[in-house]
Amino acid sequence: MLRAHLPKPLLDADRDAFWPKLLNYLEVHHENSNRGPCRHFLPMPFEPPCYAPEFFFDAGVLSIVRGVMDDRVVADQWGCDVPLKGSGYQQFHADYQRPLFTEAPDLPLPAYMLNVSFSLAPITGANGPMEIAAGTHRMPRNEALRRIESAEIEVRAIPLEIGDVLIRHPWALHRGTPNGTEAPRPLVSVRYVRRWYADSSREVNSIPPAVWRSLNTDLQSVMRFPVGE
Ligand SMILES: O=C(O)CCC(=O)C(=O)O
Repeated sequence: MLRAHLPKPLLDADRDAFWPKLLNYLEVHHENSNRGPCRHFLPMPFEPPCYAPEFFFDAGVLSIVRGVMDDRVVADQWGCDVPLKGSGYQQFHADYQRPLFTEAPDLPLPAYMLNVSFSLAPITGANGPMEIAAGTHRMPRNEALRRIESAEIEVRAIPLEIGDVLIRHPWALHRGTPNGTEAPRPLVSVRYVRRWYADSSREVNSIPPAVWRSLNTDLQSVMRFPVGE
């Protein structure tokens, strides 16, 4: 966790620009939530100020992400998780669909993806903090679930202030918790993966050509997203 890391004015500008788009999305999709009852995932726009380079190329974040993986990591997801009033507890889960080697699903492997998340509104016990079962990325799934069930493993709720950055291993079991407030709870995330890994597991938006051209070739090489016409 990097506390008070990202500049608040950037996040305020992001929220102000994103909020009408979010409300519009929720109005259209309220009958078909895609992450459980009253819980949505939507791809984030790449139009500034919903997008800012600081969200992808922050030196402190990149040094951690590259230190855990390698210097050639790419960002391949940019999205927002939004529980609403009426949402419940998700099942504990990991954020990958298939093991890398299906014949050895519990093979201990170095990390090849990391999620970097920050909130566009304070996340407290009231509006549904994510809960993470620490250390479970290093355990066979069944054992991790059994140890969570028997309370042998601590499950931590992760409240976030504006500017806090959560860097997590997506294999660590986690779940969304209920948002008991009237306001949507927006947690935005960038996923970084090793360059050779691809799974297209979440919808993404295209980068507008003007935003793409604003990046030098080094920065472009970190962004694995479609570029718009
Ligand atoms: O939004 C959250 O707090 C967690 C959501 C989540 O883990 C999911 O939908 O897979």
